[in-house]
Amino acid sequence: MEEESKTLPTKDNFSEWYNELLMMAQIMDVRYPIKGVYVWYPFGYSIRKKVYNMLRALLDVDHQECQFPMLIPKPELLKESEHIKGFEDEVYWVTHGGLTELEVPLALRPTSETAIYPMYKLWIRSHADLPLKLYQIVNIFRYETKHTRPLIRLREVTSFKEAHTAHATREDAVRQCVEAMDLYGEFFTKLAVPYMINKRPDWDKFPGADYTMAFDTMMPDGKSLQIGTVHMLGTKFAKTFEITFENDKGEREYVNQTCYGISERCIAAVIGIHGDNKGLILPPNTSPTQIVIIPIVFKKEEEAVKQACGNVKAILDAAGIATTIDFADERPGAKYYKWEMKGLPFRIEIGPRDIKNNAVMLVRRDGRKESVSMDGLAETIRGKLMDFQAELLQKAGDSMLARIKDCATLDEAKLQVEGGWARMSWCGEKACGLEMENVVNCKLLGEPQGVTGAGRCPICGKPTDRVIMMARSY
Ligand code: A5A
Ligand code: ZN
Repeated sequence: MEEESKTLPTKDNFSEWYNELLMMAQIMDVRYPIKGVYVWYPFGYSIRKKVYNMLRALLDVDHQECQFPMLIPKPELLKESEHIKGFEDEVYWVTHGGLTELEVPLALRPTSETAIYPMYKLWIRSHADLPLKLYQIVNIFRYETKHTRPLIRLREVTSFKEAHTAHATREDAVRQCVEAMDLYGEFFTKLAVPYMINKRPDWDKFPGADYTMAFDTMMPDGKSLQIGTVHMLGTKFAKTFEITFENDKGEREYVNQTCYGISERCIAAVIGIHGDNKGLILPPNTSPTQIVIIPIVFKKEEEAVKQACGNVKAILDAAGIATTIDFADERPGAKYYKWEMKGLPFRIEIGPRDIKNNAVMLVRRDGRKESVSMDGLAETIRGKLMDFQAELLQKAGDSMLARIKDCATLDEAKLQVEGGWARMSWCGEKACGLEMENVVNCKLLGEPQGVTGAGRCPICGKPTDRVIMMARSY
Protein backbone atom coordinates (compact mmCIF):
# COMPACT_ATOMS: atom_id res chain seq x y z
CA MET A 1 0.00 0.00 0.00
CA GLU A 2 1.47 3.34 -1.01
CA GLU A 3 2.86 5.66 1.66
CA GLU A 4 2.04 9.35 1.66
CA SER A 5 5.09 11.53 1.80
CA LYS A 6 3.34 14.60 3.24
CA THR A 7 3.98 15.99 6.69
CA LEU A 8 1.27 16.01 9.32
CA PRO A 9 -0.20 19.46 10.12
CA THR A 10 0.08 20.37 13.82
CA LYS A 11 -2.81 19.42 16.05
CA ASP A 12 -3.84 22.96 16.91
CA ASN A 13 -5.07 22.94 13.33
CA PHE A 14 -7.46 20.19 14.36
CA SER A 15 -9.55 19.68 11.22
CA GLU A 16 -6.57 19.50 8.89
CA TRP A 17 -4.60 17.38 11.33
CA TYR A 18 -7.52 14.95 11.62
CA ASN A 19 -8.11 14.55 7.90
CA GLU A 20 -4.43 14.18 7.08
CA LEU A 21 -3.84 11.74 9.92
CA LEU A 22 -6.60 9.40 8.79
CA MET A 23 -4.77 9.02 5.48
CA MET A 24 -1.19 9.01 6.79
CA ALA A 25 -1.88 6.47 9.54
CA GLN A 26 -4.00 4.50 7.06
CA ILE A 27 -7.23 4.53 9.03
CA MET A 28 -9.65 5.71 6.35
CA ASP A 29 -9.21 6.56 2.71
CA VAL A 30 -11.22 9.69 2.03
CA ARG A 31 -10.94 9.51 -1.76
CA TYR A 32 -13.99 7.35 -2.46
CA PRO A 33 -16.10 9.26 -4.98
CA ILE A 34 -19.27 9.62 -2.87
CA LYS A 35 -19.63 12.44 -0.37
CA GLY A 36 -19.80 11.20 3.21
CA VAL A 37 -18.74 7.66 2.23
CA TYR A 38 -15.24 6.44 3.09
CA VAL A 39 -13.12 3.31 2.95
CA TRP A 40 -11.54 1.49 5.89
CA TYR A 41 -7.88 0.67 5.33
CA PRO A 42 -6.82 -2.69 6.79
CA PHE A 43 -4.99 -0.94 9.66
CA GLY A 44 -8.02 1.22 10.51
CA TYR A 45 -10.20 -1.84 10.30
CA SER A 46 -7.99 -3.72 12.72
CA ILE A 47 -8.61 -0.94 15.28
CA ARG A 48 -12.30 -1.15 14.52
CA LYS A 49 -12.18 -4.91 15.13
CA LYS A 50 -10.42 -4.48 18.46
CA VAL A 51 -12.83 -1.79 19.65
CA TYR A 52 -15.97 -3.58 18.53
CA ASN A 53 -14.82 -6.85 20.08
CA MET A 54 -14.80 -5.02 23.42
CA LEU A 55 -18.26 -3.65 22.76
CA ARG A 56 -19.52 -7.09 21.77
CA ALA A 57 -18.05 -8.69 24.88
CA LEU A 58 -19.86 -6.15 27.09
CA LEU A 59 -23.17 -6.64 25.31
CA ASP A 60 -22.97 -10.43 25.04
CA VAL A 61 -23.25 -10.72 28.82
CA ASP A 62 -27.03 -10.29 28.59
CA HIS A 63 -27.91 -9.32 25.01
CA GLN A 64 -28.15 -11.49 21.92
CA GLU A 65 -26.64 -10.48 18.61
CA CYS A 66 -28.78 -10.81 15.50
CA GLN A 67 -29.26 -9.26 12.10
CA PHE A 68 -32.22 -7.62 10.37
CA PRO A 69 -32.58 -6.56 6.72
CA MET A 70 -31.17 -3.30 5.38
CA LEU A 71 -34.28 -2.65 3.26
CA ILE A 72 -37.44 -1.31 4.89
CA PRO A 73 -40.78 -1.15 3.05
CA LYS A 74 -42.04 2.42 2.78
CA PRO A 75 -45.32 1.82 4.68
CA GLU A 76 -43.42 0.46 7.70
CA LEU A 77 -41.00 3.38 7.76
CA LEU A 78 -43.91 5.85 7.64
CA LYS A 79 -45.95 4.18 10.39
CA GLU A 80 -44.68 6.10 13.42
CA SER A 81 -45.33 9.77 12.70
CA GLU A 82 -42.75 11.43 14.97
CA HIS A 83 -40.08 8.95 13.94
CA ILE A 84 -40.54 9.59 10.23
CA LYS A 85 -40.77 13.35 10.75
CA GLY A 86 -37.29 13.16 12.25
CA PHE A 87 -35.83 11.05 9.47
CA GLU A 88 -37.73 11.91 6.27
CA ASP A 89 -35.04 14.32 5.03
CA GLU A 90 -32.32 11.72 5.56
CA VAL A 91 -33.64 8.58 3.90
CA TYR A 92 -32.15 7.02 0.76
CA TRP A 93 -34.76 5.26 -1.35
CA VAL A 94 -34.52 2.22 -3.58
CA THR A 95 -37.18 2.73 -6.22
CA HIS A 96 -36.23 0.32 -9.00
CA GLY A 97 -35.31 -3.32 -9.47
CA GLY A 98 -33.39 -3.17 -12.70
CA LEU A 99 -35.59 -1.17 -15.05
CA THR A 100 -38.82 -1.99 -13.23
CA GLU A 101 -40.22 0.53 -10.82
CA LEU A 102 -40.95 -1.14 -7.48
CA GLU A 103 -44.57 -1.19 -6.34
CA VAL A 104 -43.43 -0.56 -2.81
CA PRO A 105 -40.38 1.69 -2.53
CA LEU A 106 -37.75 0.44 -0.13
CA ALA A 107 -35.76 2.59 2.27
CA LEU A 108 -32.13 1.93 3.15
CA ARG A 109 -32.35 1.77 6.96
CA PRO A 110 -31.41 5.08 8.61
CA THR A 111 -31.74 3.12 11.90
CA SER A 112 -33.72 -0.08 12.42
CA GLU A 113 -36.76 0.51 14.64
CA THR A 114 -39.12 0.06 11.71
CA ALA A 115 -37.27 -3.03 10.46
CA ILE A 116 -37.13 -4.71 13.85
CA TYR A 117 -40.43 -3.88 15.53
CA PRO A 118 -42.74 -5.60 13.02
CA MET A 119 -40.81 -8.76 13.89
CA TYR A 120 -41.03 -8.03 17.63
CA LYS A 121 -44.82 -8.02 17.14
CA LEU A 122 -44.53 -11.61 15.90
CA TRP A 123 -41.90 -12.78 18.36
CA ILE A 124 -43.29 -11.43 21.62
CA ARG A 125 -46.30 -13.36 22.91
CA SER A 126 -46.19 -13.64 26.67
CA HIS A 127 -44.37 -12.22 29.67
CA ALA A 128 -42.07 -15.24 29.41
CA ASP A 129 -40.63 -13.66 26.23
CA LEU A 130 -39.59 -10.56 28.17
CA PRO A 131 -37.26 -8.87 28.59
CA LEU A 132 -36.01 -9.19 25.04
CA LYS A 133 -32.58 -7.63 24.45
CA LEU A 134 -31.17 -7.83 20.95
CA TYR A 135 -28.48 -5.93 19.15
CA GLN A 136 -26.92 -5.78 15.71
CA ILE A 137 -23.80 -4.20 14.24
CA VAL A 138 -24.61 -3.08 10.70
CA ASN A 139 -24.31 -0.26 8.23
CA ILE A 140 -26.98 2.43 8.03
CA PHE A 141 -27.52 5.26 5.57
CA ARG A 142 -28.39 8.83 6.40
CA TYR A 143 -28.47 11.62 3.86
CA GLU A 144 -26.72 14.02 6.23
CA THR A 145 -26.78 17.67 5.20
CA LYS A 146 -24.43 19.02 7.88
CA HIS A 147 -20.72 18.98 6.95
CA THR A 148 -19.69 15.33 6.51
CA ARG A 149 -16.42 14.06 8.03
CA PRO A 150 -14.80 10.61 8.11
CA LEU A 151 -15.83 8.56 11.17
CA ILE A 152 -17.73 11.56 12.57
CA ARG A 153 -20.61 12.42 10.27
CA LEU A 154 -21.14 9.79 7.61
CA ARG A 155 -23.75 9.13 5.01
CA GLU A 156 -22.92 5.45 5.22
CA VAL A 157 -22.31 4.64 8.87
CA THR A 158 -20.50 1.32 8.58
CA SER A 159 -20.34 0.28 12.22
CA PHE A 160 -23.69 1.12 13.74
CA LYS A 161 -24.28 -0.87 16.91
CA GLU A 162 -27.94 -0.63 17.83
CA ALA A 163 -29.58 -2.43 20.72
CA HIS A 164 -33.35 -2.78 21.01
CA THR A 165 -35.02 -4.00 24.18
CA ALA A 166 -38.61 -4.76 25.19
CA HIS A 167 -39.92 -5.00 28.75
CA ALA A 168 -43.08 -5.80 30.68
CA THR A 169 -43.18 -2.55 32.65
CA ARG A 170 -42.08 1.04 32.30
CA GLU A 171 -39.89 0.65 35.41
CA ASP A 172 -38.04 -2.24 33.77
CA ALA A 173 -37.40 -0.14 30.67
CA VAL A 174 -36.18 2.81 32.73
CA ARG A 175 -33.87 0.44 34.60
CA GLN A 176 -32.62 -0.87 31.25
CA CYS A 177 -31.70 2.69 30.24
CA VAL A 178 -29.62 2.98 33.40
CA GLU A 179 -27.93 -0.37 32.70
CA ALA A 180 -27.23 0.71 29.13
CA MET A 181 -25.64 3.92 30.41
CA ASP A 182 -23.47 1.89 32.78
CA LEU A 183 -22.45 -0.40 29.94
CA TYR A 184 -21.56 2.50 27.66
CA GLY A 185 -19.70 4.16 30.52
CA GLU A 186 -17.59 1.05 30.93
CA PHE A 187 -16.99 0.90 27.19
CA PHE A 188 -15.79 4.50 26.90
CA THR A 189 -13.59 4.06 29.95
CA LYS A 190 -11.93 1.12 28.19
CA LEU A 191 -11.35 3.44 25.23
CA ALA A 192 -9.85 6.06 27.59
CA VAL A 193 -12.48 8.48 26.32
CA PRO A 194 -13.90 10.81 29.00
CA TYR A 195 -17.59 11.64 28.67
CA MET A 196 -20.53 13.43 30.22
CA ILE A 197 -24.09 12.17 30.12
CA ASN A 198 -26.57 14.89 29.17
CA LYS A 199 -30.33 14.62 28.98
CA ARG A 200 -31.10 16.14 25.60
CA PRO A 201 -33.68 18.92 25.49
CA ASP A 202 -37.09 17.73 24.33
CA TRP A 203 -36.70 19.30 20.90
CA ASP A 204 -33.45 17.44 20.30
CA LYS A 205 -34.37 13.95 21.48
CA PHE A 206 -34.45 10.89 19.20
CA PRO A 207 -37.52 11.04 16.95
CA GLY A 208 -40.18 8.94 18.66
CA ALA A 209 -38.49 8.70 22.08
CA ASP A 210 -39.82 9.79 25.49
CA TYR A 211 -36.36 11.05 26.33
CA THR A 212 -32.75 10.72 25.19
CA MET A 213 -29.63 10.43 27.34
CA ALA A 214 -26.54 11.34 25.33
CA PHE A 215 -22.85 10.61 25.89
CA ASP A 216 -20.85 13.68 24.90
CA THR A 217 -17.11 14.02 24.79
CA MET A 218 -14.94 17.05 24.08
CA MET A 219 -12.72 17.24 21.05
CA PRO A 220 -9.39 19.13 21.22
CA ASP A 221 -10.96 22.29 19.77
CA GLY A 222 -13.51 22.33 22.61
CA LYS A 223 -16.40 21.20 20.43
CA SER A 224 -18.65 18.41 21.64
CA LEU A 225 -19.06 15.06 19.93
CA GLN A 226 -22.06 12.84 20.65
CA ILE A 227 -20.52 9.40 20.94
CA GLY A 228 -23.54 7.39 22.01
CA THR A 229 -27.18 7.69 22.92
CA VAL A 230 -29.67 5.81 25.09
CA HIS A 231 -33.33 6.34 24.30
CA MET A 232 -36.35 5.60 26.48
CA LEU A 233 -39.09 4.77 23.99
CA GLY A 234 -41.95 3.97 26.38
CA THR A 235 -44.95 2.46 24.56
CA LYS A 236 -45.06 4.73 21.52
CA PHE A 237 -43.56 2.27 19.03
CA ALA A 238 -45.35 -0.63 20.74
CA LYS A 239 -48.68 1.05 20.05
CA THR A 240 -47.79 1.79 16.44
CA PHE A 241 -46.45 -1.69 15.72
CA GLU A 242 -48.89 -3.50 18.05
CA ILE A 243 -46.23 -5.16 20.14
CA THR A 244 -48.10 -6.71 23.05
CA PHE A 245 -47.65 -9.52 25.54
CA GLU A 246 -50.04 -11.48 27.70
CA ASN A 247 -49.49 -10.62 31.35
CA ASP A 248 -49.95 -13.16 34.13
CA LYS A 249 -53.64 -12.18 34.45
CA GLY A 250 -54.18 -13.18 30.84
CA GLU A 251 -54.59 -9.58 29.58
CA ARG A 252 -52.73 -8.07 26.61
CA GLU A 253 -50.44 -5.16 27.42
CA TYR A 254 -48.11 -3.02 25.37
CA VAL A 255 -44.38 -3.59 25.94
CA ASN A 256 -42.12 -0.75 27.05
CA GLN A 257 -39.07 -0.31 24.88
CA THR A 258 -35.60 1.20 24.82
CA CYS A 259 -32.92 1.47 22.19
CA TYR A 260 -29.33 2.65 22.30
CA GLY A 261 -26.63 3.16 19.74
CA ILE A 262 -22.95 3.69 19.13
CA SER A 263 -21.10 4.20 15.84
CA GLU A 264 -17.50 4.51 14.61
CA ARG A 265 -17.63 8.02 16.04
CA CYS A 266 -16.25 6.38 19.16
CA ILE A 267 -13.05 5.73 17.19
CA ALA A 268 -12.96 9.34 16.00
CA ALA A 269 -13.04 10.30 19.68
CA VAL A 270 -10.06 8.07 20.51
CA ILE A 271 -8.09 9.49 17.60
CA GLY A 272 -9.00 13.12 18.21
CA ILE A 273 -8.54 13.11 21.96
CA HIS A 274 -5.26 11.22 22.28
CA GLY A 275 -3.30 11.92 19.10
CA ASP A 276 -0.44 14.43 18.91
CA ASN A 277 1.74 16.19 16.36
CA LYS A 278 3.49 12.92 15.51
CA GLY A 279 0.27 11.07 14.79
CA LEU A 280 -2.04 8.63 16.49
CA ILE A 281 -1.75 7.58 20.13
CA LEU A 282 -3.73 4.42 20.74
CA PRO A 283 -4.70 3.47 24.28
CA PRO A 284 -3.35 -0.10 24.67
CA ASN A 285 -6.90 -1.55 24.81
CA THR A 286 -7.69 -0.18 21.39
CA SER A 287 -4.44 -0.97 19.64
CA PRO A 288 -4.31 -4.09 17.45
CA THR A 289 -0.64 -4.39 18.38
CA GLN A 290 0.72 -3.10 21.67
CA ILE A 291 4.41 -3.24 20.97
CA VAL A 292 6.76 -2.92 18.04
CA ILE A 293 10.31 -4.17 18.46
CA ILE A 294 12.97 -2.29 16.50
CA PRO A 295 16.32 -4.08 16.10
CA ILE A 296 19.25 -1.71 16.41
CA VAL A 297 21.55 -3.61 14.12
CA PHE A 298 25.28 -3.29 13.51
CA LYS A 299 26.74 -5.61 10.89
CA LYS A 300 28.76 -7.96 13.03
CA GLU A 301 26.16 -8.42 15.77
CA GLU A 302 23.17 -8.73 13.48
CA GLU A 303 22.43 -12.37 14.29
CA ALA A 304 22.51 -11.88 18.06
CA VAL A 305 20.19 -8.85 17.84
CA LYS A 306 17.72 -10.67 15.59
CA GLN A 307 17.67 -13.57 17.97
CA ALA A 308 17.12 -11.34 21.01
CA CYS A 309 14.22 -9.61 19.22
CA GLY A 310 12.58 -12.94 18.42
CA ASN A 311 13.07 -14.04 21.99
CA VAL A 312 11.40 -10.91 23.40
CA LYS A 313 8.51 -11.21 20.96
CA ALA A 314 7.96 -14.81 22.01
CA ILE A 315 7.93 -13.84 25.69
CA LEU A 316 5.44 -11.00 25.16
CA ASP A 317 3.17 -12.89 22.77
CA ALA A 318 3.01 -15.77 25.22
CA ALA A 319 1.83 -13.30 27.87
CA GLY A 320 -0.95 -12.08 25.56
CA ILE A 321 0.77 -8.81 24.65
CA ALA A 322 0.48 -8.43 20.87
CA THR A 323 3.97 -7.73 19.54
CA THR A 324 5.50 -7.24 16.13
CA ILE A 325 9.12 -6.92 14.98
CA ASP A 326 10.03 -4.41 12.28
CA PHE A 327 12.85 -6.11 10.35
CA ALA A 328 12.42 -3.82 7.35
CA ASP A 329 15.56 -2.58 5.64
CA GLU A 330 15.18 1.02 6.87
CA ARG A 331 16.99 3.26 9.33
CA PRO A 332 15.63 3.01 12.91
CA GLY A 333 14.56 6.68 12.70
CA ALA A 334 12.28 5.97 9.75
CA LYS A 335 10.74 3.08 11.67
CA TYR A 336 10.14 5.22 14.77
CA TYR A 337 8.35 7.75 12.59
CA LYS A 338 6.18 5.11 10.95
CA TRP A 339 5.04 3.43 14.17
CA GLU A 340 4.53 6.70 16.00
CA MET A 341 2.20 7.75 13.20
CA LYS A 342 0.25 4.52 13.71
CA GLY A 343 0.03 5.20 17.44
CA LEU A 344 1.43 1.95 18.86
CA PRO A 345 1.57 2.40 22.63
CA PHE A 346 5.18 1.18 23.15
CA ARG A 347 8.24 0.45 21.11
CA ILE A 348 11.15 -1.63 22.29
CA GLU A 349 14.62 -1.03 20.94
CA ILE A 350 17.13 -3.83 21.17
CA GLY A 351 20.79 -3.38 20.34
CA PRO A 352 24.06 -5.08 21.35
CA ARG A 353 24.40 -2.94 24.47
CA ASP A 354 20.89 -3.90 25.69
CA ILE A 355 21.73 -7.56 25.20
CA LYS A 356 24.89 -7.12 27.25
CA ASN A 357 22.82 -5.47 30.03
CA ASN A 358 20.16 -8.19 29.95
CA ALA A 359 17.65 -5.43 29.25
CA VAL A 360 15.62 -3.69 26.54
CA MET A 361 14.99 0.00 25.89
CA LEU A 362 11.29 0.82 26.30
CA VAL A 363 9.88 3.98 24.71
CA ARG A 364 6.29 4.97 25.42
CA ARG A 365 4.38 6.66 22.63
CA ASP A 366 4.34 9.86 24.69
CA GLY A 367 8.15 9.89 24.63
CA ARG A 368 9.03 8.53 28.07
CA LYS A 369 12.05 6.26 27.79
CA GLU A 370 13.62 3.73 30.20
CA SER A 371 15.69 0.59 30.28
CA VAL A 372 13.72 -2.45 31.42
CA SER A 373 15.29 -5.67 32.69
CA MET A 374 14.69 -8.94 30.89
CA ASP A 375 13.89 -10.49 34.28
CA GLY A 376 10.09 -10.51 34.63
CA LEU A 377 9.83 -8.58 31.35
CA ALA A 378 6.24 -9.56 30.45
CA GLU A 379 4.93 -8.62 33.89
CA THR A 380 6.76 -5.30 33.87
CA ILE A 381 5.45 -4.43 30.43
CA ARG A 382 1.92 -5.47 31.30
CA GLY A 383 1.95 -3.14 34.30
CA LYS A 384 3.36 -0.29 32.26
CA LEU A 385 0.70 -0.75 29.57
CA MET A 386 -1.98 -0.52 32.24
CA ASP A 387 -0.36 2.61 33.67
CA PHE A 388 -0.19 4.17 30.23
CA GLN A 389 -3.85 3.39 29.56
CA ALA A 390 -4.88 4.91 32.90
CA GLU A 391 -2.73 8.00 32.42
CA LEU A 392 -4.25 8.68 29.01
CA LEU A 393 -7.75 8.61 30.47
CA GLN A 394 -6.74 10.73 33.45
CA LYS A 395 -5.08 13.35 31.27
CA ALA A 396 -8.00 13.52 28.83
CA GLY A 397 -10.53 13.69 31.66
CA ASP A 398 -8.62 16.49 33.42
CA SER A 399 -8.31 18.44 30.22
CA MET A 400 -12.05 18.12 29.53
CA LEU A 401 -13.06 19.16 33.06
CA ALA A 402 -10.70 22.13 32.97
CA ARG A 403 -12.56 23.43 29.93
CA ILE A 404 -16.06 23.27 31.43
CA LYS A 405 -17.04 26.45 33.22
CA ASP A 406 -20.10 27.78 35.04
CA CYS A 407 -21.17 30.97 33.35
CA ALA A 408 -23.42 33.61 34.85
CA THR A 409 -24.07 35.67 31.72
CA LEU A 410 -24.63 34.91 28.05
CA ASP A 411 -21.63 37.05 27.14
CA GLU A 412 -19.46 34.92 29.36
CA ALA A 413 -20.91 31.75 27.79
CA LYS A 414 -20.22 33.11 24.32
CA LEU A 415 -16.53 33.41 25.13
CA GLN A 416 -16.45 30.07 26.89
CA VAL A 417 -17.81 28.04 23.96
CA GLU A 418 -14.93 29.30 21.81
CA GLY A 419 -12.73 26.62 23.37
CA GLY A 420 -14.83 24.64 25.81
CA TRP A 421 -18.28 24.12 27.29
CA ALA A 422 -20.42 26.49 29.34
CA ARG A 423 -22.79 25.46 32.12
CA MET A 424 -25.68 27.81 32.85
CA SER A 425 -28.97 27.99 34.66
CA TRP A 426 -32.05 27.35 32.54
CA CYS A 427 -35.73 27.55 33.47
CA GLY A 428 -36.65 24.58 31.25
CA GLU A 429 -38.75 26.54 28.73
CA LYS A 430 -38.09 25.76 25.09
CA ALA A 431 -38.35 29.41 24.04
CA CYS A 432 -35.62 30.40 26.52
CA GLY A 433 -33.46 27.44 25.44
CA LEU A 434 -33.68 28.31 21.75
CA GLU A 435 -32.89 31.94 22.53
CA MET A 436 -29.81 30.84 24.49
CA GLU A 437 -28.65 28.74 21.52
CA ASN A 438 -29.19 31.72 19.28
CA VAL A 439 -27.41 34.34 21.35
CA VAL A 440 -24.46 32.14 22.31
CA ASN A 441 -24.29 30.46 18.88
CA CYS A 442 -24.06 26.95 20.24
CA LYS A 443 -26.10 23.87 21.03
CA LEU A 444 -27.75 23.02 24.32
CA LEU A 445 -26.32 19.58 25.03
CA GLY A 446 -28.86 19.12 27.75
CA GLU A 447 -29.09 18.76 31.48
CA PRO A 448 -26.00 17.02 32.88
CA GLN A 449 -27.05 13.91 34.75
CA GLY A 450 -27.45 14.54 38.46
CA VAL A 451 -26.30 18.17 38.41
CA THR A 452 -28.43 21.03 39.73
CA GLY A 453 -27.65 24.45 41.20
CA ALA A 454 -29.63 27.48 42.28
CA GLY A 455 -29.64 30.36 39.78
CA ARG A 456 -31.74 32.36 37.35
CA CYS A 457 -32.62 31.70 33.73
CA PRO A 458 -30.47 34.12 31.69
CA ILE A 459 -33.39 34.85 29.34
CA CYS A 460 -36.53 35.18 31.45
CA GLY A 461 -34.89 35.72 34.82
CA LYS A 462 -36.98 33.08 36.60
CA PRO A 463 -35.27 31.43 39.59
CA THR A 464 -34.46 27.78 38.86
CA ASP A 465 -32.26 24.95 40.04
CA ARG A 466 -31.95 23.39 36.59
CA VAL A 467 -28.65 23.69 34.72
CA ILE A 468 -27.80 23.08 31.11
CA MET A 469 -24.56 22.34 29.25
CA MET A 470 -23.78 24.43 26.18
CA ALA A 471 -21.22 23.77 23.44
CA ARG A 472 -20.38 24.13 19.80
CA SER A 473 -20.78 20.66 18.41
CA TYR A 474 -19.77 18.35 15.62
N1 A5A B 1 -31.90 3.77 17.05
C1 A5A B 1 -31.15 4.62 17.92
C2 A5A B 1 -30.17 3.84 18.72
C3 A5A B 1 -30.43 5.68 17.11
O1 A5A B 1 -30.46 5.67 15.88
N2 A5A B 1 -29.84 6.64 17.81
S1 A5A B 1 -28.99 7.82 17.18
O2 A5A B 1 -29.63 8.38 16.02
O3 A5A B 1 -28.74 8.76 18.25
O4 A5A B 1 -27.63 7.22 16.71
C4 A5A B 1 -26.81 6.55 17.65
C5 A5A B 1 -25.39 7.09 17.62
O5 A5A B 1 -24.84 6.90 16.32
C6 A5A B 1 -25.31 8.60 17.85
O6 A5A B 1 -25.28 8.91 19.22
C7 A5A B 1 -24.00 8.95 17.15
O7 A5A B 1 -22.92 8.75 18.04
C8 A5A B 1 -23.94 7.94 16.02
N3 A5A B 1 -24.32 8.54 14.73
C9 A5A B 1 -25.54 8.99 14.36
N4 A5A B 1 -25.52 9.48 13.10
C10 A5A B 1 -24.24 9.35 12.65
C11 A5A B 1 -23.57 9.67 11.44
N5 A5A B 1 -24.23 10.26 10.42
N6 A5A B 1 -22.26 9.39 11.33
C12 A5A B 1 -21.60 8.80 12.35
N7 A5A B 1 -22.18 8.48 13.52
C13 A5A B 1 -23.49 8.74 13.68
ZN1 ZN C 1 -36.37 31.08 31.01
